Amino acid sequence: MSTTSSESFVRGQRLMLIFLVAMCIVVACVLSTETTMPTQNMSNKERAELREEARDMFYHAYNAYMQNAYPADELMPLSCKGRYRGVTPSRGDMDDILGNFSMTLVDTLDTLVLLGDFTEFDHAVKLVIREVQFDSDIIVSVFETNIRMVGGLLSAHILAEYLQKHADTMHWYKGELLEMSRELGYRLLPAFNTSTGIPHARVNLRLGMKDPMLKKSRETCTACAGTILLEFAALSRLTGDPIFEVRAHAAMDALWKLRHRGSDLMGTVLNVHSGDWVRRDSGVGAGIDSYYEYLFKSYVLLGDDKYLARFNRHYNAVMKYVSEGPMLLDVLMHRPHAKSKNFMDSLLAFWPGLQVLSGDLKPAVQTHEMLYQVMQMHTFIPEAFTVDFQIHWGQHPLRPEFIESTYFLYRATGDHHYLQVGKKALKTLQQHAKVSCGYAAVNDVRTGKHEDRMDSFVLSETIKYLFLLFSDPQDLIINVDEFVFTTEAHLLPLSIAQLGNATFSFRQTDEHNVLDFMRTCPSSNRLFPEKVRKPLRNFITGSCPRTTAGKRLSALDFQASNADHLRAVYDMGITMVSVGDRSQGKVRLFHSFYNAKSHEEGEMGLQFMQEMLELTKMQSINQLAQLQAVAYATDENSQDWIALMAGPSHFSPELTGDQFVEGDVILAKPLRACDESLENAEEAKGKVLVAERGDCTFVSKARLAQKVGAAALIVCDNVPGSSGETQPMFAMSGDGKDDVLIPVVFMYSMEFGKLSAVMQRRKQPLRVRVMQMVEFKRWQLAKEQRQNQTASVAQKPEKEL
Ligand code: DMJ
Repeated sequence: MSTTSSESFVRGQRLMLIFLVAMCIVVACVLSTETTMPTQNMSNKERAELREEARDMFYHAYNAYMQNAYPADELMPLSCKGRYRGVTPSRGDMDDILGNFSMTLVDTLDTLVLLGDFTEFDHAVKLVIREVQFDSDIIVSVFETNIRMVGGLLSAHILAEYLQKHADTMHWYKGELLEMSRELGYRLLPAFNTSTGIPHARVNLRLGMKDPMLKKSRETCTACAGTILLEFAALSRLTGDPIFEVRAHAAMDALWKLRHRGSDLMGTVLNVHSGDWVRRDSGVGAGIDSYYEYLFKSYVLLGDDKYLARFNRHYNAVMKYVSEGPMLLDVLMHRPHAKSKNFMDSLLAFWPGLQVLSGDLKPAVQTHEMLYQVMQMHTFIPEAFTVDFQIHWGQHPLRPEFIESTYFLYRATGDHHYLQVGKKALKTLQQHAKVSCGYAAVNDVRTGKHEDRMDSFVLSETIKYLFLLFSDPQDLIINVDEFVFTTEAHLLPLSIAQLGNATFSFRQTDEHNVLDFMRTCPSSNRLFPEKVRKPLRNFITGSCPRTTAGKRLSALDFQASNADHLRAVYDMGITMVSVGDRSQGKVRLFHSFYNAKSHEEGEMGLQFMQEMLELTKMQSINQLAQLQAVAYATDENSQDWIALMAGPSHFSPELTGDQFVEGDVILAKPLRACDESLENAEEAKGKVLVAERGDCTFVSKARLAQKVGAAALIVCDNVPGSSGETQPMFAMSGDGKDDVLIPVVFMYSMEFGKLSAVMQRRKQPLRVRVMQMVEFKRWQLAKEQRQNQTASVAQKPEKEL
């Protein structure tokens, strides 16, 4: 071997070693590869290709809808046909979005303008004017109709006039869309006739509130009532009829009065007549999200300082109580130090975008980074995920919120990281959601199974924000900076605020005022996000090892399966001892200063133990109180009972104390129980009915069960292998109404599997009791005590009797 060849051999070996080490790192960091690599700048060419790919995505979905579903409200991408209210099998209250008014087309009009497709816009506007009508005996959601339909019509009207002026086209247009939005606005107004001024959640398009089905209407969500003002103000200012804006301001004022005066937080569900809170959970996601968005954007659009002041009060409260590092966890509005949920929902992904608009960049970067890691971990952001980033609810209806925030972060920072994130989101949609007839929602991100559903926001928001992210201002016909994006991404021009007082004042936060970034050279606007993201790179455990140096591991972050965490708690002087069956992963913690690595770490250990105590206390109180049980006798003649874990629901009566419902179990036919009626309705009378999760909402299954006279309903999970032992139990959500009078509980697949096995074994129908788990335990304890007493009495010698 010559010197040169031996050198090259050694170099080759070294390279191989480096390669192997690199491979190990890649394998170890598989979940966060992209975040740990320095951000790659994206070439203009690639960006333009992605913009064109977003455009293709739009047409793939739009054409599928127009050719196979229009004039229906939505496309059903798997069956490749339209979803019509009253014709397509009902999904329960979820269908309140639909009004048989070609919603997807109306919601999509302004995207056509952004894409520069004036010919199709012209055609689509003509279709809407000619064919869409609102005089239907249909109950619709006030919130959804406002954001998708009124917003869609208004934005299309504004852009049609804009094109007349700037693109020398649409000259035939005479404001017909504005007239249509005014008509629809009038049809929504009866919902505002409440003693508080806060609108009802639903209204009948033809009958207003006179529909007998709405007689008992009283509950609505904060976001439902607080996401009206942008559209209604635009409607009033464009039509000259003040009624809309007056009603929307009144609703906002009434909501503001309901904030908790101590914490400045809002709950999520309230009574429109009394103004009482029905659900006091306070976060930034489902049920409340766009209320905060509309406070801030009302200030931007209308220039009314009052809304900025209100937004800031709420914002500070959210950052004080709800924000936990990059996470946002619900608390109780009246007890803001108590976390009320241990999971986050995907709707909160809009929050970083709103933070960007309001000038608070740092937490926006942090939360976005956390969400990006959740997305990489589970392919899509699941509808709900736990504080340790496990799936709580695996559905993903191709929501826009994360992409929306990515867009705003890119606009604010120019950091190409956000282009890479957008690329990942786009490619994921292409790979996992694209079907031959549009894009299909994902039923469960664990299995990737599709759902026959393409919500209108896929076109009006998800793809729109992707297209905008990869477009330069010169690619667009309009200057988007002159518009406010509504919560449904419809464009309303800032010029609407002609009468407003446009005082502009950023909230001053010492270290990250957006103006400071703009003045520096080189612009730290570019450098800043990377600095903020860096410490969060390994935020989600299970990716690269996380070092705890410099930052104390909090009990909330702790995961017993994480080797680094175990090392960290050990250094803090904490010993962990497994208790019970190891497979259940239950551990007991002991702390001693003597075992700690240093005095400082000993102190940290003590703090950790205190936090852990608080957490477990909170969790076990919450869980125990809420946990339900489905109990049955071990065999037909036995007095011994077994209880299987079940979850409660928010919409059915709570079984408390010694209350229980007893009956024979029977499976619904069809099992999903989403149709109008059941094949075995007669048989189900007085029984405990079982329906499988999926296809329609929990509460619609419950209503069907109640209609056929079932004594209770068990909803069993449709995800194979799920279990309450390995994932947190949750409470099924309803729609704010309280018409379900029978108990409804949820069972994960493993627990239900046990029940089902017993059902099959028994010759007689299996009789079960649905009750509170804590009551079952008490009942068993009392029984044991009685048995012990009888036994000890029986053992006592006669003379002592
Ligand atoms: C959209 O209809 C709107 O963005 C709304 O504010 C929240 N939910 C959906 C998208 O997820």
